[in-house]
Amino acid sequence: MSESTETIFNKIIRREIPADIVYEDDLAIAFKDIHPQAPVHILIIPKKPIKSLVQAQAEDINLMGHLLLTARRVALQAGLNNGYRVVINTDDDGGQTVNHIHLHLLGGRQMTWPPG
Ligand code: IU
Repeated sequence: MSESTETIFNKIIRREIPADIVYEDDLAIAFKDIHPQAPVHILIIPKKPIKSLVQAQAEDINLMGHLLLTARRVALQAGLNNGYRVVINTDDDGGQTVNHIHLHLLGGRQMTWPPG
């Protein structure tokens, strides 16, 4: 992972590059993943540029809860009434490729375990 704090997700938040945004409020934004791994694949991100779960602090407790409940809200909005998966890839071993913490909401098919 590079150390840059300026990422493509900041550009999406600022509307400098297009994204299919499905939800937004003061703290968070959700948009469709450009390389979907399931029929529904939406990213939920905070507007605050926290790099990864490792960098989340005690002061972020309400924000992190808000992101989870936003994933729940977006899942309902997407009609995922039979379940879904929420994933936070974290740093190199976690497979994180964008240095702005994000929740993957995946649904619309049967998930398998373990993930790759
Ligand atoms: P990861 O957990 O950091 O690997 O997830 C990053 C995701 O961001 C990945 O699923 C990409 O397809 C997705 N993505 C995107 O939706 N739009 C972009 O412009 C870029 C990545 I760069």
